Amino acid sequence: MPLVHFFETSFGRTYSRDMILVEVVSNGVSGWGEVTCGEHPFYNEEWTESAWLLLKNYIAPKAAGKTLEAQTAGQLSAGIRGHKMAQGGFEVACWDLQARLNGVPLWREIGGETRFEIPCGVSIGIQDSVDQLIEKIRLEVDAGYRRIKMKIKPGWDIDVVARVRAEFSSILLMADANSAYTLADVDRLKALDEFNLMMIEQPLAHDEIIDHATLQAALSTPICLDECIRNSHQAAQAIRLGACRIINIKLGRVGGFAEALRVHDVCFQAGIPVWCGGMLESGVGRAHNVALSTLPGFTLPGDVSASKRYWKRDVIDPWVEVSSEGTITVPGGPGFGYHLDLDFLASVRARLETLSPQ
Ligand code: OSB
Ligand code: MG
Repeated sequence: MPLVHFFETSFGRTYSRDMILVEVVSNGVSGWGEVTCGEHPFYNEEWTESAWLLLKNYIAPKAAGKTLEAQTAGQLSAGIRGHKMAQGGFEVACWDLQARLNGVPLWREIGGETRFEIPCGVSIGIQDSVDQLIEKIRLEVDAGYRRIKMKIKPGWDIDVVARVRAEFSSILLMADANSAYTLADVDRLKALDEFNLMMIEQPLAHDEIIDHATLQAALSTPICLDECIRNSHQAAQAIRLGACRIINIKLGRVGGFAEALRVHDVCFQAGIPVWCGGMLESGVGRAHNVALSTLPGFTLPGDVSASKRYWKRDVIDPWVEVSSEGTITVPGGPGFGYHLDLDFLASVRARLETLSPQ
């Protein structure tokens, strides 16, 4: 599906998405999940094609015909190293199915709060010009979004953040580097301290917690870890080492709801605020993110925003909408609470594979 606007991070530009949706069926009821990896192995090691093979060759054959509980469905593939986004696409589908079979909303099934509105932020990619970036930020601030995240990389950082801050003196502003820096850049990153950023997200390597602890000690701006946190053990280690003061939770990156709940609980007990990250999801992944955001530790606006910012047409009905107050109303229906637009889905589908116990 083509994106309404291209999205550029420090690792590259995306114009359109190839996404895998997972449907799990039991007793005539369907649960849906989304694999959140990119089209290339640049954010992490996974990509659409690797996830397709993992699901087809490992997960679906193990799952077909099994009696499962959502809480432990992820353990079915526990022997598989990595590939958490492929595994997570299946795991979250099991949660949606279980909630639908129980006739309750997904947010309740995962133990979320009765929070009918979740606060939303937006993530704005690197643009062709600073003027263009400022124009985009103005659009989103005017739409009501409560926090603006801008992507940075060496060469698109201090001067750009300075201009954005000069233009918008009081907005909640943060920067995401997607691992574009090393400890050799500490002075450059320290220069960002003067712009009153809420946080700087994942400045250093995707697998480097200790250097983040060194950097955090040198910065007054809080560090938020994204790529580094793939499970609750790593979250606990990062907190213990002082590598971050905030954590971004992405369902796919940690392999689904069961582990996301554990990361949330570790952070909650340590007093570390969390927020829900995004991976340019279709409505299915977006709906799961809305449910996740009802947990009590999600006190900061996440990257969960309106369907129309990404898609000419979304695969769910209704689309995810954001109020002029910058909030999403949590749906009350069973499962993730939105309907699949199956006709549209069939029209954009490039591949379909079905595995059954027979
Ligand atoms: O680092 O949060 C990230 C998109 C693709 C890969 C990584 C990231 C992002 C985003 C977009 O920031 C969040 C969204 O709007 O879905
Ligand atoms: Mg990020």
